[in-house]
Amino acid sequence: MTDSATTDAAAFEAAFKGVFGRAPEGAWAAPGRVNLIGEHTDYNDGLAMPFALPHVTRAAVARRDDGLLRLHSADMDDGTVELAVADLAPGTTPGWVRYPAAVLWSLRQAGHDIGGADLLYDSTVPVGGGLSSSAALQVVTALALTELHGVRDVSRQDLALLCQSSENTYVGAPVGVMDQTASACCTDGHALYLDVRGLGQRQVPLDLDAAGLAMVAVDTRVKHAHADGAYGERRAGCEAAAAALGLPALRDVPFDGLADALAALPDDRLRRLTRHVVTENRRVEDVLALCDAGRVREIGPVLTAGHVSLRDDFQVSCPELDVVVDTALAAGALGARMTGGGFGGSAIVLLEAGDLDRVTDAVAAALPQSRHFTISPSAGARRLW
Ligand code: GAF
Repeated sequence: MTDSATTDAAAFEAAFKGVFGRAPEGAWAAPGRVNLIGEHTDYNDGLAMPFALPHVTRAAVARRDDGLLRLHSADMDDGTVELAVADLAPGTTPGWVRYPAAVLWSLRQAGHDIGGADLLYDSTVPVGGGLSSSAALQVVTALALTELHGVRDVSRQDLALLCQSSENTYVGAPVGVMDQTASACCTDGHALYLDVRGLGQRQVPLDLDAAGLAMVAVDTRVKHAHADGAYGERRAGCEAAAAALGLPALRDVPFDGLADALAALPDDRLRRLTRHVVTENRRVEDVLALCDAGRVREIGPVLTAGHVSLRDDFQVSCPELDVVVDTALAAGALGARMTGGGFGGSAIVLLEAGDLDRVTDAVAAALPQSRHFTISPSAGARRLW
């Protein structure tokens, strides 16, 4: 560890002792993510290409043998929340603790004999910014509990699936598996090409710096109230479109067969959803091919086309995200798009490194409440000590 990492580790350990009165057995970290391309495709059995942020959620952990789960976040003001492991049940846990409680519940449902634990969290992942702070919280919990309890037969992808299913079942959010997979499986310096059908993965080298490029995430700091219901509504619409076409998922509509599929659908809403998913899968393939060919600069227009499709066809953007994208492009960015589920949250902007100040100044002037940070592909979940 570097000196500052050692100091930081000692401070985190001391904080755990201050909360729980004993030493932790170890500490883990899991990152948030941005999605480079491939939005609202994961629950359509499709393609996505996220990368991990340098921002992480950390957990210091010690096992308990009295059946209690005690959770404390250094970033929240609700003190230590104590739950009886035996009483955990879907839909019964309010607030942020439902995410780690869901993970422990799912691990036990899967037959892993994991009792209680003390967990202290802190996080640099912006909460509510659409950067997967909840996936980071789930994954760091799952990794810490499985490693501490010597559970060896669970791959990183399995961990991500378990976290997703815990969110679907226990929290009640019908999310896909991209965010948890990114947090669990990404590696430093790479985007993760993810084919959700069959869960194929490939680490794709992405060195923006070497190409003279930079990427920023711009958090609009808005989350529109209807976001959760609208996500489920889009997902249900995609499933209805696939059913109307007699297909298992919209993934099964080939790009070359899009016009025929659109002609066969009964209404414009299903046509728009289908067009987005089919063209977005193609954009993931295009971005992958450009990255593989070392032509990263050229992905900009593909990212922007993705935003237009999310805005006009899938209709999950919002005025604040559109302002960020339009302003960044007008100021000379190579490409820009909303990232994540939408209805607020964050956008990503690809730009020449030398244009960083000009573009971010323009965005800050157009949307003063926003905050931005420079990002590059970073490491996935890991044990710290
Ligand atoms: C959210 C979900 F959690 C993901 O599974 C994914 O569907 C994304 O929205 C949209 O691409 O982040």
